[in-house]
Amino acid sequence: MTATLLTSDEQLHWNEFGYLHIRNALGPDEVSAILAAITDLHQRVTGQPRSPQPCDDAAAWDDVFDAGNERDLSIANAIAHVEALGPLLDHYAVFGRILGLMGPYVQVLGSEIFIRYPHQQPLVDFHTDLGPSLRLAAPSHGKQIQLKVQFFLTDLTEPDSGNFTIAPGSHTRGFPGKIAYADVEDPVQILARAGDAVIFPLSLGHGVAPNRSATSRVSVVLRYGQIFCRTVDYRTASPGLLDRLTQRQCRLLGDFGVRSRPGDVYGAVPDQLDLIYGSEWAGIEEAQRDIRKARIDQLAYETL
Ligand SMILES: O=C(O)CCC(=O)C(=O)O
Ligand SMILES: [Fe+2]
Repeated sequence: MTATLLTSDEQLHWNEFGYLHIRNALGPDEVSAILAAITDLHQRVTGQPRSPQPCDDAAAWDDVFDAGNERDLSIANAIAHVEALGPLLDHYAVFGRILGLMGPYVQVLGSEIFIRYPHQQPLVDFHTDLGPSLRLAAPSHGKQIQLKVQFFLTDLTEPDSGNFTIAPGSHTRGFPGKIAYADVEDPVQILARAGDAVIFPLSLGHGVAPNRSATSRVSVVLRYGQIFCRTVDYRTASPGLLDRLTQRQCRLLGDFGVRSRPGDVYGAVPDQLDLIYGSEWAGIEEAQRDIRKARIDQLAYETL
């Protein structure tokens, strides 16, 4: 596979429809390892009696969210609870696209596991993920401030299987913060196989279809943001988690090494581009351009 950031076709598709569907982003072995780890965690968090063992400590129960409506269960701070998710942070099949859409000053603000149970009604109403603050400030073009990637771990090749459902093109039209599933005109259910990934901006209207199949749908969502954005799951990633990740994956969780003051995200970060583009993407023209610009900025910081 040749390394790319974003092809012009992908950029056009993103601009028009507001998402990218990357097929077979994960191979079958990756899917089964992650799914087994999530199934195990799910059994532990739903098993009785509750004990602190599902996560690192008892407080981690706060990350488990069960609305009690038999529609779904979600687990926030997923990267901290499932070791097999670490490689998704900068996965080769999607990370280049994320850099193409966002540029290299990115981090992962949060990660979430979704287990969506069989249920006759839509599982989640339509909404955007912007919230009132980002809605006001979000630019309509240029690099994304935040976006999400959803990795599907079970097959969703038929509609009404708890599919991720979108209002294509709504990302540029000021979609409401929340609206009943039934009130959305022409919702499109994404038909995905286990291993596919979908990247979408927070401004895209999306919801979750009913799950009239016999099995639960399982997926993982990562939220990426510019490095100045506030994290969702953590203030500082725990040392235990960082110990088992690569340097780039640690950077993506806000670890700036010796440069650890909060204000550093507003200055030049000397090793950011080399680390983030890495050997995989550094040779691409757009990356080279960014790297040259960053060197000039860095020099100016140091010498002027
Ligand atoms: O489960 C889904 O397909 C959608 C979840 C969702 O709304 C989100 O990750 O923002
Ligand atoms: Fe959402």
